[in-house]
Amino acid sequence: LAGGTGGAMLAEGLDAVLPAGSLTVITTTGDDLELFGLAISPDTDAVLYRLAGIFNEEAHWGVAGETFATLEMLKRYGEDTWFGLGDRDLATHLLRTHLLQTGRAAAAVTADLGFRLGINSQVIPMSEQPVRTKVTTPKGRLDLQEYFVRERHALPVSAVEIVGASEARPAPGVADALREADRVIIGPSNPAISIEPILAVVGDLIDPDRTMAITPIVAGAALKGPTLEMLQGLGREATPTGIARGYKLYASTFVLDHEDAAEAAAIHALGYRVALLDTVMGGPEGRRRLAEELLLL
Ligand code: FO1
Repeated sequence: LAGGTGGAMLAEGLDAVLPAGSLTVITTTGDDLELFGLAISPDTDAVLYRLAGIFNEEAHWGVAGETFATLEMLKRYGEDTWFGLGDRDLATHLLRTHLLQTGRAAAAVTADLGFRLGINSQVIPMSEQPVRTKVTTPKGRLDLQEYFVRERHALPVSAVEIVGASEARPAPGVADALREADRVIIGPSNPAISIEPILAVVGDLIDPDRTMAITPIVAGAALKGPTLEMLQGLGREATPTGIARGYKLYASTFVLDHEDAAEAAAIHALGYRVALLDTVMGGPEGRRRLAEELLLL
């Protein structure tokens, strides 16, 4: 299950080390948005671009070698340009929107994009029905991208809502993938905005006995983004133990970083099997290394 940076990085490592075609990545659609009539799926695209080897590692989003001529022209027309629509990335949004308009379902469209990018793994958005993550801030209730990109995730967040989750059904392929999986891995991403939207829709299909969760917090810091500040603002415990408590219904193994070995006993006491690994992935080598170590657990 992958949303955000950490989950997508781990998906890249797993894709590299597993036999071709044996990985399924279920992505969150909670931070999808529509701009200029285009259907944009940032977290699904991050996984697609990473698995296709074209992710923009410098920007941490979008396509490598990106240019922004279209965005500059939109700016000249006086349009809002806070969301960075890159020229190459726009091709994905155009094609996704076009294929959806021909009546194809979101999961089939994503599978097609993945196939055309030469990806062997299955990438499945969690649901066909719209789900939108909203955050409450001092500037009001914002869409996730308004908070994340426009406001540069600098505002305190006092509530997260996953709008539409109760009506949304898992996308075609999700139930089969979860039923047939040897292992299910909850990636090291922000639980509140990256993982819980997925769990809200597919959680009932997850067998905790086969599921492991990887900590997104190491030595008091998140891999990237506002995980710590957000959990604190929500009044939640922003530690690996707090994360583990939140996943209790879904996972039986918790992967903790060596740096946080002092929390192993508390997490074990919650009923988990605890594995201590170096969970900080760094570059492609580190992503493959962590993937290999997880597969040995
Ligand atoms: N993140 C930014 O910080 N600024 C952007 O302008 C931006 C544009 C963007 C365009 C397409 C895309 O797929 C992702 C984009 N992201 C951008 C990243 C993204 O909004 C967030 O990192 C995730 O949604 C949070 O998980």
